[in-house]
Amino acid sequence: MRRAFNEHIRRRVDYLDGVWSFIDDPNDCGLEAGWNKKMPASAYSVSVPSVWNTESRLLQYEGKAWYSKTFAFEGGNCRICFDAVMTECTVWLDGRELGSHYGGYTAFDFIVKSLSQGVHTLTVCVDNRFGADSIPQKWVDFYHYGGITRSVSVEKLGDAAILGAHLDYKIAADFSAVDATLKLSIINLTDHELTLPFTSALNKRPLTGAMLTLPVGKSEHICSNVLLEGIKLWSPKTPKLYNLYMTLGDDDLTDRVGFRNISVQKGKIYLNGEELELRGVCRHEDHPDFGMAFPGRLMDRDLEIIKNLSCNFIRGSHYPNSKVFLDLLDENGIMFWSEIPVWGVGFAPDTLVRPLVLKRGLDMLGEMKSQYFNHPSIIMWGLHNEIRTDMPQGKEMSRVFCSFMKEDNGNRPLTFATNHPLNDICFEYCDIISINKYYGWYEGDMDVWADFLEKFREYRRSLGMEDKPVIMSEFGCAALYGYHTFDCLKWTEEYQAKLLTHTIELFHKDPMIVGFSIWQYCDIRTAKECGNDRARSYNNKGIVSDTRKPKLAYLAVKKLYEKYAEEESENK
Ligand code: ADA
Repeated sequence: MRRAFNEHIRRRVDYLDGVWSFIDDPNDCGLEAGWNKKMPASAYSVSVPSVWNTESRLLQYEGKAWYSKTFAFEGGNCRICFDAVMTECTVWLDGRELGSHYGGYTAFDFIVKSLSQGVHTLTVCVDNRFGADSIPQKWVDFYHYGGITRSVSVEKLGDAAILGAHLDYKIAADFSAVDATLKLSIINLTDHELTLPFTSALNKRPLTGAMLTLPVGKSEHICSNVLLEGIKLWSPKTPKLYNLYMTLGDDDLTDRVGFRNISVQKGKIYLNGEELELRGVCRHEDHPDFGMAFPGRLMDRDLEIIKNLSCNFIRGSHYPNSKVFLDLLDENGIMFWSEIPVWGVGFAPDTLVRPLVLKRGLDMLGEMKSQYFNHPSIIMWGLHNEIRTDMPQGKEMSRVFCSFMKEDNGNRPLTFATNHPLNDICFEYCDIISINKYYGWYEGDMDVWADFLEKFREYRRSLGMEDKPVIMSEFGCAALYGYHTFDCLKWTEEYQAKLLTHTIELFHKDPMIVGFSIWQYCDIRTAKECGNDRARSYNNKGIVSDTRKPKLAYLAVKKLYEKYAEEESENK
């Protein structure tokens, strides 16, 4: 997997990023025509990772498309890794089907035993169409791109390999020691039981070591009660990270971990015992030139702009972000909310409980939890966004998702974003209540905010849930970059700056509210189904433009966020 550091010293990894052969398949005839074995003569070269919707001919294309790439392999066992493909795909190696994957924002892989030495062809049929059971549904307010959107790699495996590791831990109440448990996922690729030495180290300090007996195939191994002393904690001010280096026989894996305690008590959120105010933005991975297939430099740029705003928090709306971006957040001490693309407004109530929708949602949550487990920057998991949490169907989805996510999740609180705050019936399924509201834009004017907060305080009290802290997870309005008037009309940069200043000042002084994430960081491309108030087919609520130019609101928010950060340091 592409990371901000090297995952392997011993295991050989070859990235297949670069030029691939590509052809779109609007008539869905590729399989019958044997494109899984040989691409048609009309196929042409494209760069991967990428989305096809930045190519003029395919700007709005929704359908199937085929990708193919040859690569040389030295022979032996291998693992073919896709960091993300939008949305659904089937993969063939030399014409032989390896399998399929659904869900556009998480990684998946295929393990191939005894692949011969020589040149091989990898073929992928990608499908970004919506269906009755798709997540998200067709009506969705971010662009539903298609393509191989993150890196592809081939790893050479020996007899056994470490597939993944979770470092779970509890920090002592006085923060003097950490009680850690290392959970390993291993594969034995031989046809007999193997016993191999396993070692692990944290920044060169030995962690655990053992002879592991590995049954044939995949197995889980747990090394528990590892007591660590003198650990420096991870926090936004001191984002201390440790390299977790593991070896198994000839194989190895490096991950990075950070130790921090996140807890929710009496209506507040604490990080390492200190009360938090989350000051942030909601961010989509979207850029007019790259869609969601971000080059590393653009991630650096976004981070620079977000840090300059004095943010300490990003809501990763509305899907698991690139692991490279999460690595950068770990390094830079920015806290993150990670969620899956159950973008509710598009889901009819009965669709929420369709068995395949629930299964796909659980698979997405499972992949997110497992692949993102070790990131210290992720401080909460999001279950869904704006589903009908005022109806039994929304309650059922919340119940099912919550019971799955509350187990084995790295001690993170759960949340979901509601747009039915005053009649939501699902708050029992979250630790933190998160509210999306747009007074001053879709409903009422900005003066309604104060009244709404009082009503919500009363509703929370009537439910007996005053211990659940509140995040204002979306608020804001559209502003067209460069549009100014003397009288602060809607759609101007002035109005957006005024609305955000008004709301953030209210939220900051309200003891019920522990955080706020502005909708949204940058203007994003959206679907035509989203209607006429999406000028240019864009959601224009960014505080920076689609090409990252600051609007007046950026400067207004920066002023507030800087002031609050300063006050916070002075009070410590
Ligand atoms: C919702 C939704 C966002 C965006 C926003 C808006 O709250 O969660 O994805 O669509 O509304 O701009 O209207």
